[in-house]
Order: sequence, then structure tokens, then C-alpha cells
Amino acid sequence: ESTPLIASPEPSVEGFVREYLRELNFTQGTVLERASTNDKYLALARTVRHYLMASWMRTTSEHLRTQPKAVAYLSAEYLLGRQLDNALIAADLTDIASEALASLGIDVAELREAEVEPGLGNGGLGRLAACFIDSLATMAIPAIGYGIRYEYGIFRQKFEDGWQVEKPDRWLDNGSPWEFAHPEHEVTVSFGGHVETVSEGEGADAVETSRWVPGWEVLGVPYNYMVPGYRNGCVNTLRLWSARATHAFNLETFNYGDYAEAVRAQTFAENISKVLYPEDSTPQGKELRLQQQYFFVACSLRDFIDQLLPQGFDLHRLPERVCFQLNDTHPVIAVPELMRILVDEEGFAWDEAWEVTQGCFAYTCHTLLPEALEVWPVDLLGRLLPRHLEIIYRINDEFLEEVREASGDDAVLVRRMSIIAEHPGRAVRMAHLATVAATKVNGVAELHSQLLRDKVLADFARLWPEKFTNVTNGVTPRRFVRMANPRLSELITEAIGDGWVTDLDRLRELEPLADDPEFRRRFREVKSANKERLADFLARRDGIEVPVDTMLDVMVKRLHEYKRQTLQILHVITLYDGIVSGRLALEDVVPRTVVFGAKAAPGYAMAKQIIGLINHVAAVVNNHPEVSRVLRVAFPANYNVTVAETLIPAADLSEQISLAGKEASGTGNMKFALNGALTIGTDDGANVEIRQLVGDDHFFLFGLTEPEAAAVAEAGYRPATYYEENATLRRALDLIARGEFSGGDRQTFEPIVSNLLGEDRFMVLADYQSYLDAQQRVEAAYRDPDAWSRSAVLNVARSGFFSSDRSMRDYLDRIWHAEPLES
Ligand code: 26M
Repeated sequence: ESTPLIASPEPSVEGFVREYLRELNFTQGTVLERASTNDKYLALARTVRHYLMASWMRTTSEHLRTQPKAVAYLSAEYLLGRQLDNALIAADLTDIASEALASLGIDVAELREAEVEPGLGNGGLGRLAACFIDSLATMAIPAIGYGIRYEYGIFRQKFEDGWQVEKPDRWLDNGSPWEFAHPEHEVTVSFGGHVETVSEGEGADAVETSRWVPGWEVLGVPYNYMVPGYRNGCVNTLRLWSARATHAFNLETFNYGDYAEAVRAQTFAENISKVLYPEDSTPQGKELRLQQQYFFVACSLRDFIDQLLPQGFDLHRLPERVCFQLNDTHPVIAVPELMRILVDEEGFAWDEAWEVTQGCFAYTCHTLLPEALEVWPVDLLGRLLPRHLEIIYRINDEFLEEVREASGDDAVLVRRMSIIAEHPGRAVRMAHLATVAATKVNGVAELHSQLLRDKVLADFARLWPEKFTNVTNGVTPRRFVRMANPRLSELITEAIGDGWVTDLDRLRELEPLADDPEFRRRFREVKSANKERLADFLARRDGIEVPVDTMLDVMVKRLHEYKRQTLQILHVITLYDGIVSGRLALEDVVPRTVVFGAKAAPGYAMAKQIIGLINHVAAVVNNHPEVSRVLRVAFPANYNVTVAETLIPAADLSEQISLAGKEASGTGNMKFALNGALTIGTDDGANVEIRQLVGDDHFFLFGLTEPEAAAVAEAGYRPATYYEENATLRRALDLIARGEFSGGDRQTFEPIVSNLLGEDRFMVLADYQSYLDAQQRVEAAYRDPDAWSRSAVLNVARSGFFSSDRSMRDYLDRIWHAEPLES
């Protein structure tokens, strides 16, 4: 309590100027006249940091002093987005900083753009983790995020002739002013080796205990990042681990004089945190990926026990102090790791250790696709973590005993539920391990949680119904409304005050204003200003020209067959075909600009094909003298959080068109609704809840429902039937097949066409006509600007539920049972 703490500077323009120049001169080591944009950006970032520093130190000290129950979020990904603007807004420094820098002749806007966003995640799952830690800080919940400090985040996407190529994301090159390295808190992580069995005691009292004799070690160095709450004096911590070679290892090799070998060893160790794996649905079972997972989890558990609990804390009581939330199965190796710590290091009896472990973990599942479920071959896992494999076997033995007892020895059931799969090879099913160990298992939207209970984890839900719960995802209104859409924020605040930023249900108070013509006019002004901002942004960033007076129709998300970007491109092709063939008069088309943003996993050939198709269709459409008057397609490369922040506030129409039952939740869908776009979507994931809240009249629903899709699949789906029976669809597919978008070449997109006609796993053809009809309803609605903007305002007013603050309340009530830190 008596920690001497330097106060953060008082917020004033003069004070800010002083702090800023001090950073520029003393830390950046330059003077204003010679400073580069990057120098100026770094100095600004460090200045803003100062204003949050005292709160950070205070939050940390209070946490250590009061020892509350904490949430430790374990996630292999945090897709943070840029930090500067978020920090400025959280600290309420935006105006002061702009004025201060303006007085020095610097434009803050220009410095903002100098920041390279930390893209330490693939998509929804990583961005969700970032939203959650923001909400936890804003709600003053004692929480720490643990993850990996990848040296290279998600690849930078470029297009060459319309085809995706990947470039390394060198996000650290220009300096990283938001992180604090703490090498003094390094953790040693062991790998490999073997397990020895030692007998202790004599005769009947003899017990066999296992001892892990590791083969090699690496160090984990923590890097701390501030997670500022919104103007509440709470600043939590995100702790990301970076791998280093051990000193001993190095020294030894150096002493033998083998310099090259020593450096090789170092490189080997540091490879562990080198790069984010860019797959987000088909885990490849790569050894390095398992190394990453164990590395960050072992560091995090050690760190929590050593740094956040008092010395000598009785670990029997660990569940009173922490809930480790497993963000999908990626950190599940934490389960045997905690067992190992308790049994092998702390001398717990197995049953005691298992009770503690079961009380400490909760598991969130983010998928329904079977190919996305992680499994680790037993030989790989046994080679890398022999003791953990042994522990997993014992957990499984005892679990299967319980299943036998409960089922009257149902051997088929036992095989289905086993943590160890036998075919095609023996492998550990991480989702089963997670489900067995967790206090609670949750899905990420109502429909998804229901399908988990009914399908993917049905056996487990029958055994332990109370274990299963739902927490519908959410997004942070700070970043995705307040920061990304300042114009809309101002309009809302003018109408209902600024309480909505931390209490998003208050957006309901906007409902009556949907009927106010003046408010709707101002809402339309905001949209159109946001379109101008987007047009500017794309012109400068990509040299893409987008019209500002058309319907902006946006589909941004990872490229996946189940998300069905192909369905939207088929709609574009159908419009093109209609106009070119003269069946559709230009005057009858509502002018629209279709924007795509999507990265494909580098090894996902079909996804890359689809990217190629979209770009090639775009080229043809945009260069056609007639068609381009009413239809444009824009596909800016390298979609990321920064792009989302300018794109989403400008959108009129949000495309959420996955096959029902495949998208666990979606979170982009929420961001669009909150920014006043209307959704065209299937009954999938959180779309279901969005539609229920905003109302059917303000949502364009189409497509099969999940039970319908399941029935079609069951009966034997034959996509070719749709091709044969629907002339419009046939014309669109034939255009692709005949090379209309590939300079006459029929081979280029043959794989897409034959996949759609042959297998079409995600039923694009089955939903095509229904989608077209819904797009017709969109056009009709858009022709009436008053009705459209009324619906848009109602989307905003009724989407407060999708704040990640609400998600956090649900996790707290149903799973974590932690409370805010008093301040
Ligand atoms: C696994 C192993 C190896 C390499 C990568 C992975 C991997 C990484 C990310 C697997 C899945 C990953 O993410 C899946 C994901 O983003 N799921 C999405 O989660 C969102 C948040 O809950 C949901 O809104 C989306 O519907 C869901 O697709």
C-alpha cells in the first residue's frame, strides 16, 4: 500500500505538449524538425502511455493486495487492432492530444495511420478475445489475458493478378511502444525426454510415482500490454510470452566452442513464438503448433501461481482464486499441466488434484465443423510431452470408468466418448479432454450451444447436462462504435447522452427517434459521410475507386466455403448477366457497390480459388461500360481490424450468409447491426438472435434452416438438380465455366464449378434462389430511403444486447463468479 507511485501527468494541453516533447527528445532521441512520422508516432504512443501508467500500477497493486477471484483468459490469439486511438479514448485524451500536437504543427490523424496493428489472431476467435479483455477492464473485473507474442502475426495479403500471395507481417519492425518486456520474470518450460517410475515406501505401502526427466528447455519472457478500461481508472494486463533459449544451454555449447551450434539452438528455441499459424478451421497437427500451445500455457500457469498468488498459497484453494477460461481447445494442454504441477511438484494425491483442476477450468467451443476439432497423434504428443500423455491416459481411464458405470457398460458409447480416438490412428481428442475437465462448457450463440448439446457433444451433455451453457458473443462498443464511428457516436450522444458507451442497452432509447424524420435525415448524413471517409481511405490505401452514392453491400470475414462468399459472387454474376444479356434494364437495378474482404489460409486451395474468382469477376464488372454504372465490386487486399473500422460504419447491407448450422456465432454481424447496416442472412449463429431482436421487418432472412439443411443432407443432396432446374443459376455457372471471367480459359475456375455441381458441401445451389429473392427485397427496401433509414436506426437501437460487456456479465454469472475490484 505504501508503494511509492509516481502520479500520471494531469491532463492539459500544455502538460501534454511538455510530455510529448520530452518523449520525442529524451526517449526517441530526436528533435521535432528532424523527426520522422514514425518518431512522432512512437513519441505520441509513449506519451499517452504515461497517462494510463498510474492507473495500471494501481490496478495491479490492488489486485495483489486484495487477492480477489480473477479470470485468466487463455487464448492462442488476440487480434487487437491498433492501440493508439483506443488508448486515447479510454484515457479521454483525444481532444487534448489533437490540440497539443496541432500546436506543434502535427496532425494526429497522420500519426494514427503510422501504427501497424498487432494482428496476433486469425479472425473471430482472436478478435473475440480482444473484445473480452476490453470489456473486463471496463467492468473493473480482475482479469489477465495470457497468450503468445508472435514475432509475425497474420500474414499480409497481396493480390497478384487477382490471386492471393502471402507476405510476412513484420509488425515489430518500427518499434513497439505498447509493450513492456519483463525478462526478470522469465519462466522455464520443459519438453521431451522420458518418464521414470520411482517406487517410494516398502511392501504393501509402496507407491509408484512418476517423474518427468525432460529432454530440453526453453525460456518464456513475458511482455505486458496495458488493457485500459473506458475512463474508469482500471487498467488490466495482457501478458504475451516470447520464447528464448535458456542461458545454461547456450553457455554449455559456447564453452565447447561450437558457436554455430549454439546459435542454431537459440534459433530453434525462438522459433516457438516466431509465427502465428494462419489456419482457422483445419488444424494441421504440426509439432511446432503443439509446442506453441504448451509453451504459452506452461508459462501462464507458472506465472499465475508464482506472481499473482501470495507465497505459500495453499493450492487446494486455487478454484477460489481463478478461473482459467480456455478459448477453444488450443490451450487445453493446461489441464494435464496443472495436474502435473499438483501431483508431481506439489505432492497432491491424484483425486485431490483432479478436484482442484476440475474447479479451475472452463471451456468455450467455437465451432461445429468436425474437421476443425483438434486432435493430436499420440506418438507426437508422447514424444513432446511424455508425462502429460500419461496423465491424459489416467484422466481417460477414470472418465471411461464413469461412463461404463453410467451406461451399463455400453462399449460403443465408451469408444465414442473416449479422449483417445483409435482411428485412423491413436490421437488425443482435445475437445473431449476439455469437456471432461471443465466446470462449464459453453457455445457462443444460442443455436450453436443447442447444436453442441444435441450433436457434437451430445453424449457428454446427456452425462452432465448441468455442465453445458450458452454465452452469446459480443463486441466492444468502445472500439466498434465509439472509436470507429465518431459521427454516429456523436449523433447518439446528442440524443440520449453518453451512458450508452458502457451500458449499451441504453441504445433502446433511440427507438422513438426512428420515427423522427429529422433524426433519420441526420442518420443518413452520418452514413454518407462515412462512405466518403471509406472512399478516401480506399483511394489512398489501394487506389480503388468506390462511388459514394450507391448501396454499400459488404461481406468481410475469413474466406471459407461454409461462409459462402461464392453465393454472393453468384449474385453479382447474375446481375452482370442480366444487364449484359438485356434481360435487366439499368434503370431497374439499385446501384450498388459490393465490397469483399477476406484472407484464405495459405494451404486452403479452394478458398484461394474463390479469391481469384472474386477478383476476376470484379475486373470484368468494373470495366464493363454499362454494368459498371450500376454495379461495382471492390476487394481491398489485407482485410484486418483497421480496415473493418472504416468499412463497417459505411455499410448499408451486411452479408451473413453461411449455411445454417455452420457459423458458430459470427461477430462481424453484430458490428454491422450496431453501425446501422441491415442484414441479409441465414438463420445461423447469432444471426438468429439479431433477427429476433431487431424484428423480421428489418432483417432479410433467406435460406434453409439448420434442421432443413440436416434433412437435405440426410436424404442425399444433389446440387446438379438446382442447376438443371434453375435457368438463372445455370446461366451464372455457365458464364464461369465458359471462361467469361478468365479470358476465355475454361480451366481456371473449373474446380469451383465442378465442386458446386458435384458435392457443394455447403449447399450454395440449394440456397441460391432464396438468396436472389431476398436481394430483390433488399432492392425494394433501399428504394425507400425513409423506410430504410428507419430500419437502420432500429437495428442500432435494438442491438445493445451484442455488447461484449453483456457477454462478460453472462460469463461472470454462469461460469466465473468473480466480482469487480473496488476502487
Ligand atoms: C487450430 C489449430 C492450428 C492452427 C489454427 C487453429 C485455429 C485457429 C483459430 C482454429 C480455429 C480458429 O478460430 C476459429 C474461429 O475463429 N471461430 C470463430 O469464432 C468466433 C468467435 O466465437 C465465432 O463468432 C465464429 O462463428 C467462429 O467461426
